[in-house]
Amino acid sequence: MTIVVHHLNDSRSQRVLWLLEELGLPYEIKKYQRTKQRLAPPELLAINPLGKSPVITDGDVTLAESGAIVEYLIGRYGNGKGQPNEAGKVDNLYFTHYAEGSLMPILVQSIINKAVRSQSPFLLRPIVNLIFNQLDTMVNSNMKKHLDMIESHLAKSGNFFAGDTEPTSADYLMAFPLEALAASAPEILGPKSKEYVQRIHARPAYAKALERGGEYAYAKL
Ligand SMILES: N[C@@H](CCC(=O)N[C@@H](CS)C(=O)NCC(=O)O)C(=O)O
Repeated sequence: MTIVVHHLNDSRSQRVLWLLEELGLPYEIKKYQRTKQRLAPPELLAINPLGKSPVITDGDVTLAESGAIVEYLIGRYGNGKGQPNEAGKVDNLYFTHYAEGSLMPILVQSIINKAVRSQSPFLLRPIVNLIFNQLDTMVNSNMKKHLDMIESHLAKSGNFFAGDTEPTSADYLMAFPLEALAASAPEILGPKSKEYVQRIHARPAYAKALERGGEYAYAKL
């Protein structure tokens, strides 16, 4: 039975392809293209009721939510690969959940703020800007705290989030927000975070996943 990744372009499912390449597992990709509004196409709704990517199917298992997918694949097929060493277990647990639970919501909020500003009717712009200036101030100061925390963590942990010599689930989860920031707002990322993104992008398994997944807007720094 082959694992199938329901892969939306420019999305979090890229990290699932990367993990599968690191684990050396056979898999198939079913590709979906974002609509003009950058949403997932309705066909994804047939796979999962939320219609989001990533989703994988593995025999009779259909699983969404990238954190769950990463933990499932490492637990079921990793043979020890992708697992943190004893000393890094708590960091691994924290960053595996922090990426989608705390960091991504701020990133998404700042993307929404930008979209509302740029898509609001011209005559309403002064009012919209007044409101969104305040929202942006909140988002930016929050983001700064997060990026400072990540930066000082990487200064201690070294190459990967759990302090290992190889990536663990925390890295598969943290890579997406950091590479998205590296591509869209490199000026707010610290040097350790930038090096981290470069380190991940230099991995042969990452390059192979890119080749198979197709164009990906966040693979640059
Ligand atoms: N927390 C979920 C987020 C899933 C998600 O929002 N995926 C985005 C792609 S990065 C998506 O499908 N967006 C298209 C849409 O919302 O229509 C996960 O980590 O899998």
